[in-house]
Amino acid sequence: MGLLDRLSGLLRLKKKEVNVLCLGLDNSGKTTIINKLKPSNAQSQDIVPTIGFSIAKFKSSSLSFTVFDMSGQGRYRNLWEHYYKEGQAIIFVIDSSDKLRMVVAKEELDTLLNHPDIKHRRIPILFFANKMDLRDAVTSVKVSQLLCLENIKDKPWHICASDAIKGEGLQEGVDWLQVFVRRIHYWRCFCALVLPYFM
Ligand code: G3D
Ligand code: MG
Repeated sequence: MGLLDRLSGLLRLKKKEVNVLCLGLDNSGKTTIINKLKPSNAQSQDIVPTIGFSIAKFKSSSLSFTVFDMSGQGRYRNLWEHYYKEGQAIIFVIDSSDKLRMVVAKEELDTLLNHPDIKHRRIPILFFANKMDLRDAVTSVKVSQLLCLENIKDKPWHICASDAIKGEGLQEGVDWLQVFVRRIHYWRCFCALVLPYFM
């Protein structure tokens, strides 16, 4: 396959689906966020607790996302790691009003970041500091501090304050995610295609 053929493969990302893992503790708002990102005619009226996981699809302006909405209930959290290899991006949702369980959210995040299938990958992570509408909610800056996000040096990450019920903050997050998914894809293609010509 020539260089031009290979370069044309780059453009295929336009049509390609991107697998996203949606993680976070139960009740943080994962399913509500994913539901809100779907086209309005595909949105459910009732959000029920997720058993195991469910798969949803939504589109941004240039990518098609397949989201694995993983249950955050304790007994299902060990399921997450079976899907890490499939994921090309992660959405991690935090209930900003649940200060008591912020420590547990941090533990789950640390476990995720140290997993062999995630640790050495430059996978983009979008954090939603959700439930910002609630009186007890702390700011996204505070959530970022409580989760020690500044320690994540080897992966692009971004945190957005969100209110999943109204849909506020979600588009900003998805816009960021698609930019970084594409950027990482192009960089990998560049390394795979161009670097061998210099070796
Ligand atoms: P999960 O998938 O992470 O387990 P869900 O969480 O999406 O099932 O949401 C859990 C509860 O939080 C739901 O309420 C949902 O309506 C609520 N919720 C989700 N996002 C927000 C938000 O931004 N603000 C507020 N105020 N509530 C939110 P119920 O009552 O159905 O349990
Ligand atoms: Mg759910």
